[in-house]
Amino acid sequence: MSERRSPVTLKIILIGNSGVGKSSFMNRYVNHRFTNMYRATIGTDFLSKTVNIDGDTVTMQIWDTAGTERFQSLGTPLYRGVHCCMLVFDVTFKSSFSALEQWRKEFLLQGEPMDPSDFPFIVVGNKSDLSNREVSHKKALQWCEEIGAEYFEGSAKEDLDVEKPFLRAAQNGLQQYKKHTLENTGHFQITCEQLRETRNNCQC
Ligand SMILES: Nc1nc2c(ncn2[C@@H]2O[C@H](COP(=O)(O)OP(=O)(O)O)[C@@H](O)[C@H]2O)c(=O)[nH]1
Ligand SMILES: [Mg+2]
Repeated sequence: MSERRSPVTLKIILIGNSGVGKSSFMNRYVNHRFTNMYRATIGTDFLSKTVNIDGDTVTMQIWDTAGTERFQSLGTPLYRGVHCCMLVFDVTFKSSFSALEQWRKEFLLQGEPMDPSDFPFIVVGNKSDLSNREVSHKKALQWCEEIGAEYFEGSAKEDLDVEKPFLRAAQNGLQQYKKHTLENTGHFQITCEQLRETRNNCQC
């Protein structure tokens, strides 16, 4: 008999320097659209997309970040409760790649994930359609190996490999979700047992 599993909502966030193509990447994936018109994201926003991951119906809430992205400016609430973080850079801008270390640190500091050493990061090198590259595939991969992240390259403009990193984010995010939900359930059971014991000992 097949067991019906309840739907899961995952919070996925895209962070990285302004102009690397975070909004474009998200829009290409969710709305299948791309525009060359530069439009700075105002405030934060999310788009939803439902996918099936190995029998689980998963709704991804994909959060995009504010226009003048600066470290510390995004704040704690946005980073809290994230199941997978996508670090985005532009392969034609070296400084957008080197900034990821700082973005990652800030995320871990402010988001306070339960197990930082085990938190899933996906690194995305966007604008792979352009020829004036400043960051090689090898270099990006090397850093990802160092920090234990997975690396994907693609182009929101040309619709190249946009889906893969999101599906991987959903898979990794789902693992996080299950792990921490189980941990929470564990805590809850202990509390119930303690409660029962207290009741049994009660003299009134
Ligand atoms: N050539 C190229 N340009 C892109 C690509 N993705 C985004 N852009 C452009 O880069 C600029 C910044 O994109 P945007 O999504 O607003 O970046 P954000 O600030 O990180 O959200 C815009 O002019 C986009 O049209 C891409 O894959 N290839
Ligand atoms: Mg944006």
